[in-house]
Amino acid sequence: MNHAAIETLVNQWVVQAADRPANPRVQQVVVRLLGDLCKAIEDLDVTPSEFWSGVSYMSAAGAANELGLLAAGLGLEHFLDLRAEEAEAKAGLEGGTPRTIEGPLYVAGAPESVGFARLDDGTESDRAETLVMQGTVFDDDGKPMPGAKVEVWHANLLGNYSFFDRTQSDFNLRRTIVADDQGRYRFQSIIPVGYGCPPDGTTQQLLDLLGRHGQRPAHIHFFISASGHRKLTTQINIEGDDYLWDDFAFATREGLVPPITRVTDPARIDAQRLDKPFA
Ligand code: MBD
Ligand code: FE
Repeated sequence: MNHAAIETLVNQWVVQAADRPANPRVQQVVVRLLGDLCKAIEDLDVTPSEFWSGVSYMSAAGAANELGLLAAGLGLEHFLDLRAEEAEAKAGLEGGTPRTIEGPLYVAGAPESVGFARLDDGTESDRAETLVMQGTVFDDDGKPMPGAKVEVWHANLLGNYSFFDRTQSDFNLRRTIVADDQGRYRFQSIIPVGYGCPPDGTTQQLLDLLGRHGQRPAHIHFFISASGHRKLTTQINIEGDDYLWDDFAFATREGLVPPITRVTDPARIDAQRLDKPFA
């Protein structure tokens, strides 16, 4: 069937068949996606068995709660992020810390504190490298923003996130820090290890068929928000990771790989600890 005939058909199924109040935007999107799918089936001569494998695959991915992960792995979330960046540039909202994707593993409601927080529950302290990070939230004019919210979340030494990994304590490696009266935040945690897609999961199953790995470099997620301001969704990467520029979710960006200073002198380590907020 040619493309024009497909378009006519799809239009009949969705728009002309609507004899009840409909949502025009939903109609527009469905007509387009359905048309593009039918054209792909036609052009690639997709067999019924291939089609129903695809349906089964999507069912399994949904049942496993891996559709968000799939969107990341197919680059779709990165695509949305690039589009959001373009839209911001058009609106004159350029500069500052670059944005990148949220990923599927954020959980709302993390414990909140002012100025600083310890993110890890201590269960991996014997094996982990301690991480201390601090910074300042600035507005568009470069003015510090007391009261800005800094939400931080990251994986443990196995690359797993609390809640998704029920062996971890609730909100382990997840905190909300309210910037202090000078707009500063600071936290102590552990240096995380990169995430890998569940090896027996639906996302990795497709990645295998595509000849791709499902690894992310070690990273830490952030939401930065304040009322009356655009929310920034971003991440930082830990330099030196093998996957730094080979992220299955395409989230690494120039400007999001801060230098890490490694400290071995015990006196300096002590001076960096949590109860000494700003070193
Ligand atoms: C992650 O931890 C992540 O950040 C993304 C984007 C996808 C899968 C796991
Ligand atoms: Fe992540």
